[in-house]
Amino acid sequence: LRASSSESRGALIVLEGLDRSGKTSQSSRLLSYLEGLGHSTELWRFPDRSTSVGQMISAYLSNKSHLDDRTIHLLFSANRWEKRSLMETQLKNGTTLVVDRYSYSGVAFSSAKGLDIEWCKAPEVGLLAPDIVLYLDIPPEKAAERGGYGGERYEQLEFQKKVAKCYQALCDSSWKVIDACQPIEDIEKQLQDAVLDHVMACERGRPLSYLWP
Ligand code: DGP
Ligand code: NA
Ligand code: NA
Repeated sequence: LRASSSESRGALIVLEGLDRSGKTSQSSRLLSYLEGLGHSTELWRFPDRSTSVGQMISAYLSNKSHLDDRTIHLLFSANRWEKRSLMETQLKNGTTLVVDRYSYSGVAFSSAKGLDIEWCKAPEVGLLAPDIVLYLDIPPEKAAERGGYGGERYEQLEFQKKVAKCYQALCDSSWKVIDACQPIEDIEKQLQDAVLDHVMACERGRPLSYLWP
């Protein structure tokens, strides 16, 4: 017999990594896998450029606008907050969310500019905590070789090296770190193996938790 606090829900699965680490294509492969097993699943990404806040972020990333480092930090955070209630609704509806970037990108990319890490974490407090963080680990030099960067603001080797260090500072034993230099199918399989237990634990009623746990 289960208490009402342990209701079945979807899992919040987050993929993180440097630009060109392969997150985006692995996110869609993971989505197909979970859907194929019959789990209701959606692919999300942050920043979500479709909202008005997201359009300000997009203009900033493409160097069409210039914003103070703390200002853009708070806009990225606001972009996650504006999706928070929908996120909770979908999880409680039983939908698993595969999310391409989340609060860890927020902290890693801003603290790479020299902002204090605790200051960077503060606006994320109270967002839903992921059930699992999958980190696609790639040396910055290797990422830079992958067909080059697209030309957005952060897509520069020296900056990505700093971001990698900041991710290392955030990473703890709860993260699943995957070598992103392996063949695509090997990475795909390791991601599948990493998420299943979490999806099932959430189905059995693992409670939601909040940043920063
Ligand atoms: P993507 O759409 O995944 O290529 O992300 C766009 C860029 O924005 C990428 O270089 C990572 C960076 N980014 C993502 N989320 C955040 C955030 O919350 N804060 C900051 N400063 N940068 C972010
Ligand atoms: Na990018
Ligand atoms: Na991406």
